[in-house]
Amino acid sequence: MEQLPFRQVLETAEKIRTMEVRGAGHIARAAAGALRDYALVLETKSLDEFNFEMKRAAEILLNTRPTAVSLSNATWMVMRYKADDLEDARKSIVSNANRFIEDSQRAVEIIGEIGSHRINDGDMVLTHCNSMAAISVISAAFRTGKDIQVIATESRPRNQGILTIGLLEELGVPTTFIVDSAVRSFMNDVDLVVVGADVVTANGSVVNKIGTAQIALIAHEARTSFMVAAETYKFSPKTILGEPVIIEERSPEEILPNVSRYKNIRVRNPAFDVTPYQYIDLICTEVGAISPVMSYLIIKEKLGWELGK
Ligand code: RI2
Repeated sequence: MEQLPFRQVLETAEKIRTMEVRGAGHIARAAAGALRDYALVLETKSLDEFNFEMKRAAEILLNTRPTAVSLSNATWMVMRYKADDLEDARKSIVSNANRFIEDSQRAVEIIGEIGSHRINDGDMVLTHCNSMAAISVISAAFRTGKDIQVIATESRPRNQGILTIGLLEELGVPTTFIVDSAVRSFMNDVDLVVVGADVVTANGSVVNKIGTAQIALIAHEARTSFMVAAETYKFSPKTILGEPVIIEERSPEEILPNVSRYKNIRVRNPAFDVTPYQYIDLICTEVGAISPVMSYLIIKEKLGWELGK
């Protein structure tokens, strides 16, 4: 039987895996919080043993969902410590984790402020899935008194659109809820699409909830602006070297209950897709709104990763 503090790491991992805790920002903060809480109570005989245990916990959290780079960036930021003794190590992890959690929450607010300037009075904004960064942009525009409306997609199969309309309802933003396949029917009414991101690659392409790429294509056809709201820890350092982003494929049961009844049917359930940078007008981060082709700069200047390092 695992010790209680480690069980809590396993519980957080399970919540992320089952999507009880979801959204790229939320899972990153949950992982950082779990590492901090584990570090706070972990009793070991030596620094080596402490380091080993912390790495084991970090691996477990990392292996919960394969796509969102926020998880690996958060883990990397928390685990980036050098310590001469155990108490030093503990303190560093706690302060790294607290810093990450605070900075990432603040980043979402700043993105809201920056992104809201791109929304005009009277605009119709379309959003997909449930992104705190995208909703921050919408709510900041609405708060400043802009008369805006939102179209929110259902976002099958997990229906995160219902979370989005719940938040927009609370904010009082007039919202229309549609099924994913109705996007093209409404695109001519839309002034701006705002979505979140699970990963931004070095060339500015964006991995986000399945269906995003289709929406971008439809927006492109209708000449509607397409904006991505993404904190800098959603940028993927490894893509500088051309490492492909793994697209999580979830259980068929999420789409088709009792799938085993069908003998000749194969169900595919990718959770994310890739929107090529050519279909993205702007990526709004906490350090400014950038053209997608500037993404490498974020990885280099903000995350500190460079070619050859
Ligand atoms: P924030 C979500 O993934 C969605 O794809 C959403 O657009 C993205 O994370 C970013 O969300 P999932 O966990 O970090 O629902 O902006 O699979 O909240």
